[in-house]
Amino acid sequence: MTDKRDGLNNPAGISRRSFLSTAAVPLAFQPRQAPPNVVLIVGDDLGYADPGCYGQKDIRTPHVDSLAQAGLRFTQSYAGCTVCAPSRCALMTGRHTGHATVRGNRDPNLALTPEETTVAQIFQKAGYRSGAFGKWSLGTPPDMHALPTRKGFDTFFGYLHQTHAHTYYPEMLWDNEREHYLEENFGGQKGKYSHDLITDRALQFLDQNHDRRFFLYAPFAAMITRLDDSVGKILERLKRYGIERDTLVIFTSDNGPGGLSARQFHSSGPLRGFKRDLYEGGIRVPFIARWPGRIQPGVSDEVFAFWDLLPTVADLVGQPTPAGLDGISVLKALLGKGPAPNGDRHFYWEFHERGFQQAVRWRDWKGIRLKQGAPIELYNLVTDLGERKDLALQEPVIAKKLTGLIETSRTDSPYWPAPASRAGLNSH
Ligand SMILES: [Ca+2]
Repeated sequence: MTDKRDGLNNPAGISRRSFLSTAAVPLAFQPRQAPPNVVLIVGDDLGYADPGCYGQKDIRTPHVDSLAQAGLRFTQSYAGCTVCAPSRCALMTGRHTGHATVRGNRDPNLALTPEETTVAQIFQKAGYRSGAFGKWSLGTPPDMHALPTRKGFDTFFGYLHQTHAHTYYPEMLWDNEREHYLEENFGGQKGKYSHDLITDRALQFLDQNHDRRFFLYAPFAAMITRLDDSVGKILERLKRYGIERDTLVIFTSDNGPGGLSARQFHSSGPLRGFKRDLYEGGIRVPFIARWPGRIQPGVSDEVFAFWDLLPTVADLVGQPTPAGLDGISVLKALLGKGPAPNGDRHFYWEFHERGFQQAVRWRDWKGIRLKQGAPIELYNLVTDLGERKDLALQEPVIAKKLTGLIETSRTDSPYWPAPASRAGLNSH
């Protein structure tokens, strides 16, 4: 049956009011379409091939797979770093590890500066209600200015500190700026699984804010099946409130897979390396974007990285992007509406454990320097995804270009200095 109330066949999903305004106003003068709610789910140490939709055979991830089926699955998306804190810093602030304030998982500096703008602050400026539930990693008391509640989140529940999150049964979690004690876990007891409490708070946030614009950031520290379970609960809640078509859901991971299980489950799939490597297995991550009616389901090989999120979000919600970032808006690519405007740009990573390692991606090429002053390894990711054949000697011009990019993509940080190059001194 056709709806004749308007004397028109009402195209699916278009209300009479929006249909009339569309018809009456020339396209160039259309107001921006209302930006969506955004749910950003970030798994912890989830490998490129951990979800079923990325090739996993032994662990089931039905909810993540359902997201991929209804959304756009990216095959060349990069995390900010090969470990948590710096990766999440890039995600939140739009700068890569060559310029970020948090460049490692360990002290001396694990706090955002007062001047830095986060993704959450962009959402706040656009009138969103924002909540973070899980693992923050970017500031803990006494650095009060760097708490999530001072960096754009109206609500926070979870772990503030990196190492704190290494136990699933903590004695305490943070509830906004207060300590929330879990007596069930006192004295080494395993009474309350933190992830379940955190998921409950995330769902509560949806219950309280489903009828207004919201940004839900869920950086979960959990095992993969538990994580998948939480993804399912969040998706179910969006459906229950009828806001699936108003909500962009992004699912990704902060770095490659770690531990013994990573090898057992082939968590990096065809990629070389794991967490703490700058080979692809350490930094290339699953990335899925679902927005029913706005993103066509499919697979995309667009290249982008965590530091593109902030400018992309600013673009999405119509806010200006702060100056001095490394990222660019890849909104078109995210929505599957065109290529990322990568032009000739390159992507850069550095890692301060294991000495000082650096990597760069430019077009199809990947350069890795395992030690300051050492020659780079060079791989062609299109012909050699597994980074097996070092082409540095065969392709000296490319190797030289990527070496130059590695050397010029960073500024020294008082907290995260590069060790002085000894290669030059020793050769004399
Ligand atoms: Ca991690």
